[in-house]
Amino acid sequence: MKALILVDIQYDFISGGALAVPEGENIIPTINQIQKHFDLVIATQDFHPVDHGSFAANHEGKNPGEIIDLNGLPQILWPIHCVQGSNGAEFVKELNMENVTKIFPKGTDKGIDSYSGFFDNGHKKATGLGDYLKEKAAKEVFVVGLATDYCVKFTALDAQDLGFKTYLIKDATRGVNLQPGDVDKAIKEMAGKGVNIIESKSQDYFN
Ligand code: VGL
Ligand code: ZN
Repeated sequence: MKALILVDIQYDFISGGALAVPEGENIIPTINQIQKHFDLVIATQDFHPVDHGSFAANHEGKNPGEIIDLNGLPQILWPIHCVQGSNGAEFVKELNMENVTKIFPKGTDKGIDSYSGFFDNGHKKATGLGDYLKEKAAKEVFVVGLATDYCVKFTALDAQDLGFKTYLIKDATRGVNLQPGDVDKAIKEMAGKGVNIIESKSQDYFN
């Protein structure tokens, strides 16, 4: 049983968005094309209240890119993005969502951020994605989407931790690269922890 997880393919993470990931939209045709090879397709959605603690604008005198302590966890401050009810939080319309059986919103609690689709950044609360995959008898989890160096990475690492055989489909992700080299570092970190790094043309999910 193979599951494909579409991470945060939302307007704020593509060109023109509030937290645009370079070339973010370029992955969409690839993702649409490969969906037919999976038994299960799931999407995560970054979905913040407007007063979310990860927004620089909610901390006087702070700018995006700065790091603060948010309720005991280091927090990178971001521009306001993926606010519930805004267009930026919506899935990009070119993304085929017809096969998606369930959407997992995350980052909904203003006091803690949630990069992973499975848990918040403190690993305190689960979104339900892990239980859902287990209930559907998924054994292998393939991760695509935005951004490679944040939500994609933490989603893949948690999938691996939870015991799923985990794959990153590299050409179906793009990253922020806040610091040059962040994406390469993220990929090395995932590989080092046992995530299989593959390309969309790989045969790994055809059989
Ligand atoms: C993300 C930063 C803040 C992501 C979400 O989807 O990678 N990055 N919120
Ligand atoms: Zn966010």
